[in-house]
Amino acid sequence: MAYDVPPLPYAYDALEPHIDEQTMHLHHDKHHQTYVDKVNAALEGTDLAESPIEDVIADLDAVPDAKRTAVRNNGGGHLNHSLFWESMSPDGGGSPSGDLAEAIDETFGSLDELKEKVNTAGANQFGSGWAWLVLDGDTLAVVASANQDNPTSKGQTPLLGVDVWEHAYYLSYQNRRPDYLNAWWNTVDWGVVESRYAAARS
Ligand code: MN3
Repeated sequence: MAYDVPPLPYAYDALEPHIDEQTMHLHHDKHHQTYVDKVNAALEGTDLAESPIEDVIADLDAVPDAKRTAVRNNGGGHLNHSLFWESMSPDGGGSPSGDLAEAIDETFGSLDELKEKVNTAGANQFGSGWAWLVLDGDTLAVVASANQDNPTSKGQTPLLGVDVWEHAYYLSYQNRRPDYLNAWWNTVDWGVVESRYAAARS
């Protein structure tokens, strides 16, 4: 069972003006496809080739030494981008509700303070990486990861992540990563994040 790039759950131009159509084509069709091709090549013929990518990335120690770096980078890329596409929507933005909204207020003070923390983590990530809202034990936290590392490799559950690789924003925002981060919040599908939060706690 080789991995596939999941189809985008909306049109390529659906996230405009926040994320432009050309970026979505390159990012989804080219960058994500490359991660999938490379992780498939790395896992071909191993026992792990049949495992869900979530399980593989959650337990990188189980990957043979010679394959581990390729799987960490490219399998991580596949998992991160799969989560990323799903957590955006042309009807995104606004606020979470229910238990997640309560937990955000309790942990961070307010949604605005959470956004501030994620934006800071993303802006300060040197080079390429991601900023995340995670569930760590039973506590929400904001973390950054380098390259294509996923928080699940550290035992945290990713609830929402934003890609801060230049390929995610450079065509529209050039060097203005903070402007991209601010705009990206308008795409967040909080319903998906709420579902991940509920699943992680059950
Ligand atoms: Mn990317």
